[in-house]
Amino acid sequence: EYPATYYYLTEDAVASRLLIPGKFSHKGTLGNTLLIAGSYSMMGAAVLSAKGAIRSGTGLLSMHVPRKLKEMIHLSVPEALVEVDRNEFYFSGVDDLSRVQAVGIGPGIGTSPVTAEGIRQLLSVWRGKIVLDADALNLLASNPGLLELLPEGAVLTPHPKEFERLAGKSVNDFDRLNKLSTFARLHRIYVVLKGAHTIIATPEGECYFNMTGNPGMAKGGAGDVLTGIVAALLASGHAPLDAAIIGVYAHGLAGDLAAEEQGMRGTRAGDIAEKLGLVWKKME
Ligand code: NPW
Ligand code: AMP
Ligand code: MG
Repeated sequence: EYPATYYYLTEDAVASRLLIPGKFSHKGTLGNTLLIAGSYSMMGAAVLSAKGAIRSGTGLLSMHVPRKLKEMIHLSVPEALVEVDRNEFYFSGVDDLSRVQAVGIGPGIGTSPVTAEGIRQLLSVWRGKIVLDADALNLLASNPGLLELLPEGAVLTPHPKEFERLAGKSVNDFDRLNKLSTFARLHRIYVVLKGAHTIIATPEGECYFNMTGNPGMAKGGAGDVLTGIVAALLASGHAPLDAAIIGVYAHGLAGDLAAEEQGMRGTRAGDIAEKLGLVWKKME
């Protein structure tokens, strides 16, 4: 059976969901985002997700990274606080989550067994807002029992291959849309299926179609930027559906502004993050 309701995202409808900071807002009220990203061989993913977050209105950004990444993060994203993992090369677990408003996990973390255990530990203590992407999704798909630990309202941002790992192969686009909605309803989560037209599926069976973005974004690291954006929106007070909708729309629009300037061929993932400021200015 097919999802109940479809929507296309328009700028006005998306912008109306955006929370505007009040005059007396401070870094404490705008939320602390915790991003768990990167590993020894994929440091860039951590940087790109961090850049997405710091341009998206989080009061504070904490980066939880393997020890070997510490200095690199300090240098490339000086706005971020850096918290080091016990493990030198891979994420293996978190300690104190008491001052965190939202968690983003997955870009570049790899799929080692210590990381699977780290995710199991995180999900057993964290019941708040969370966005999971990339290797966090690959680990959910390959480790039985992890999916069942997801808190209600979690946001997942798979590309088609990652979604296939989670929900199995689809025979065509209609079958995939059906699987997407079924998966979101079954697990009571929001699933953002990324692509040329990203689709956001809700636990209630609705599907939102996004029209921003361009093939200039079909580059390594583009999705990592989105993880940071959605995590920051969650931390700054947006509900999961609003964070997913605003994040996807803004990410695509930033890609469009980047391509206007650099051309589609020349656009790189980091350019998407750099254009976010203009996107928020337009939407606010
Ligand atoms: P194909 O080739 O069609 O069969 P993987 P990953 C498919 C990190 N990164 N439509 C396509 O499959 C990530 O965060 C680190 C259809 C493609 O070959 C992850 O942790 C970077 N198919 C890790 O690398 C920068 C699509 O998926 C395959 C599709 C692995 O993530 C890069 C690739 O998927 C990267 O972000 C679409 N729209 N999009 C860094 N600088 O540190 C994708 N596919 O095997 O899950 O690999 O996505 O690169
Ligand atoms: P990832 O595969 O995780 O790096 O994510 C790629 C990001 O770029 C997703 O947000 C996609 O929606 C976006 N993207 C990739 N290809 C296109 C395209 N042809 N048109 C629009 N957006 C795209
Ligand atoms: Mg990705």
